[in-house]
Amino acid sequence: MAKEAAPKVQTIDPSAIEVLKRAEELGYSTAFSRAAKMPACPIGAEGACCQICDMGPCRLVPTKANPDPVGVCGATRATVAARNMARHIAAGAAAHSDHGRDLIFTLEAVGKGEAQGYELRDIPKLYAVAGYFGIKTDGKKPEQIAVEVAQKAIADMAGQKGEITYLKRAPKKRQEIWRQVGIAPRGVDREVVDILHRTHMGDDQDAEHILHGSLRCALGDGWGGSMMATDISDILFGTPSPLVTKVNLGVLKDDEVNIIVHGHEPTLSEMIVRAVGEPELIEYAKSKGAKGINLCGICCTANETLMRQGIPSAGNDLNQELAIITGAVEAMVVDVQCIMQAVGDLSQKFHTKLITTSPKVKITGATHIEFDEHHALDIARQIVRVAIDNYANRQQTQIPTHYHDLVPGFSHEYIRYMLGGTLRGSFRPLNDAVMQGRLRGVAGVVGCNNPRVTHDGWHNYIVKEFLKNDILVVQTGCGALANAKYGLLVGEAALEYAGPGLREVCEAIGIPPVLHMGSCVDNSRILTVLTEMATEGGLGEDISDIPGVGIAPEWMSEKALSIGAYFAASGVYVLFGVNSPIENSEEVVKIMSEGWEKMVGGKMEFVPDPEEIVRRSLAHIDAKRAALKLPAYDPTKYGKSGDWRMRELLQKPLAERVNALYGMPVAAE
Ligand code: XCC
Ligand code: SF4
Repeated sequence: MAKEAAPKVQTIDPSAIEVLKRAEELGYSTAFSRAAKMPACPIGAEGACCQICDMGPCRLVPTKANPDPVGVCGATRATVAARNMARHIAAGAAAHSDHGRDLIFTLEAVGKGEAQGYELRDIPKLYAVAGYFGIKTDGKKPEQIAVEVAQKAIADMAGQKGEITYLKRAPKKRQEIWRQVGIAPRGVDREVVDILHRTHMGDDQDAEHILHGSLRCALGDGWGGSMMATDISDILFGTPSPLVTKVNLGVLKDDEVNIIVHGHEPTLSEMIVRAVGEPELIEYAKSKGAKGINLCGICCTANETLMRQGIPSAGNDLNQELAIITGAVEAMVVDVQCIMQAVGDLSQKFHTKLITTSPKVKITGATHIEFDEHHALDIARQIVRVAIDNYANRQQTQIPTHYHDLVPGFSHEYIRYMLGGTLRGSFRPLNDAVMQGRLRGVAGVVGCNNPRVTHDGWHNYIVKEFLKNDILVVQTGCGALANAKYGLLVGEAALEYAGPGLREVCEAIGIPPVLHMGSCVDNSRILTVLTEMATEGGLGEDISDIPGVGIAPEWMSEKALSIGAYFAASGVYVLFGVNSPIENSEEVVKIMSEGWEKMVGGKMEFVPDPEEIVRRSLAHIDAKRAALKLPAYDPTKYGKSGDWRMRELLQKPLAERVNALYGMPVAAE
C-alpha cells in the first residue's frame, strides 16, 4: 500500500486544530501542511532505495520487464531492505544509549561532588543497581557507590566481548534463547559499530544474517543503554510514582513567562525545574510584568519532568511547532532527538527564543547555551533569565483552552507496590487477573506521531479498542501524551472506556486503565514488568508466553524501530502502523515475522491499517491464552461489582474527585 501524503483528518487534537487554523491565516507551514504538500518518496518508503555506495544510489523497483531487480553491485531487494532496516535500528539504539551515556557521566560527576545542583535522590535504587553490577556496598558512602556504578556502567556499554550485565535481569529461559541463537549482546557501542560495518558496501549480504545482527544490537539498547538510562535517571531524579498533572497546549499561560523544555534528556530540564522555583527568579519575572514562570514540556523531556515533578506537558511531537505559533512561548529549550528543524525558522517569525543546549545539537536560528553538568544549575538560571527578558517582546497570543488531567508515574517499582503494598508487593494480582480472564491481556502502545496518519488518531483508536476488550494498556513517549489529551490516563476513564473486567481491576486497585510508564527510554520499564509477570508464575515462564502485544501506531523515528526490535527479540509480538519500510522485499517481511517468531518467539510486522492491528493483536492474545490453557476470554463473566462510588464521584468537582481518587490535591493552577 502506498503511503498517503497526509490523511483527510490531520489531527483529532482540538488545540492542534485551533492553532493549525492560525498557522494557515498567517501563512506559516507546519509538519502537517508540509506532509500534505510533499508525498513520501515511494521508493524509499518501501525500502527499495540503496544509498550505501556511490555506484548507486540504486532503486530496486520491480517492473514487468524486470520483476526482480538488483543494484549495480548485484544487491537484491532483500539485502537492501534488510540493510536499511538494520542501519535504522542501529541509529535508534545509538540515540537511546548515548542518552544513557550522558546520564552515566552525570552520575559519576555527582558521586565525585563535581555536579552542581544534583543529588542522589533514590539511594535504594542506587543500591539495587550496584547489586546488578556486583559492586559491594557495605561501609561505602552512596557517593562512592555512585562513582563505581558509573564506571561499571560505562565499561558495560563499551564491552567488547562477553555480554552486557543487565541481560541477567531477563527471565532465565529468555537468556538461554539469546545465548543459543547468538544474540546476547556485547556492549551497545560495539553492536552499533558491528551493524555499521556489516552493512557497509561489500559486507554482509544475507538478509537473515543482517537482521539477526540487528536483533543483537537492539538488545544492547533495550536491556543495556536504555535500561541504564532509566535506572540512572531514577537514581538522580527519583523513581516516579503517580501524581496529577495536565497536558496539551492549554497549559500555556497568557500572563506568565512560558518556557518549554523539549527533547529527551532530564539532566538540564531537572535543573530548570529547580531554577523556576527560585524566589529570585520568580521576583525577576514579576519585575518584568509577568505573574510568574510557567514551565512546560514537549516530547520526552516533558515525560521526564511530568512523571517526576508534575510539570505539565504542552503536548507531543506534532505539537512542537504549534506551541510556538501560539505566540506565547518565551523560550523553547531543546536538548536531543525529535526536535524538528522547522522550529528554528518558525521561532524567528515569533519572539520565541529557541535555545539549543546539547554539545551534539545546533540549529540555525537558535541561541546555543551549552549544557555542562558541572555548572548545570547556573546554566539553567541563565536560560530562565533569557526567557524572562524575552517576555517584553511578546506580541499577540492565541492560546487554545484545551488541556486534560492525567496521572503519570507508573514505574515498575510503583506497579509492584500498588499491587500489594510495601511488604507484599508482587505481580501476583496482575497475573491472577489475566489468568481468570478479568483481563484478556496486556498491551504496550508506544511511540511517536507522524503527519502521514491522523495525529493522535491511531493511538486513540487502538487503545480504546483494547480497553473495550479488557486489555490493560501501558504507554510511554508521545503515545502516552496522545491519549492523556483525551482523558484516558485518569481513573475515571475506566468507567467510560474499559470493558467490565478491566473496570473491576481498575476500581479495585485505583488505577487508570492506561498506565503512563514514562519516556521512550523507559520502554525498558515495560521489559521489567514483562519479566516480573513471566517469573511470577501462572503465565508460563518466558515473556513470549504472556498474552500481550506491543504497538507503535504512529511511529516515525529510528528509535521506535530499535524499540520494536528489542521487544521482538524479547519475545513480544510487535506491530507498527503508518506503512511498511520493508514492503519491497517479501523475504524480509517473512524473516522479521515468521522467521523471528521461530527463532525468538517474538516478531515485528508493519500493518498500515489500525483495524487490522487490533484484529491481529486480539487474535495473538487469545492464542497465547489458549497456549497457556487459560479460560477463553468471556466479557460477560465479570463487571458485576458496584461502580456506584465512581459514578457518584464523577458528579463531584474536579478537586474533590482527584482528592478522593488519588488522595492528593490537584496540581496548582
Ligand atoms: Fe520522539 Fe520520545 Fe517518538 Fe515522541 S515517541 S516522537 S521518538 S519523543 Ni518515543
Ligand atoms: Fe547500489 Fe550496491 Fe551501491 Fe547499494 S551498495 S548503492 S545496491 S551498488
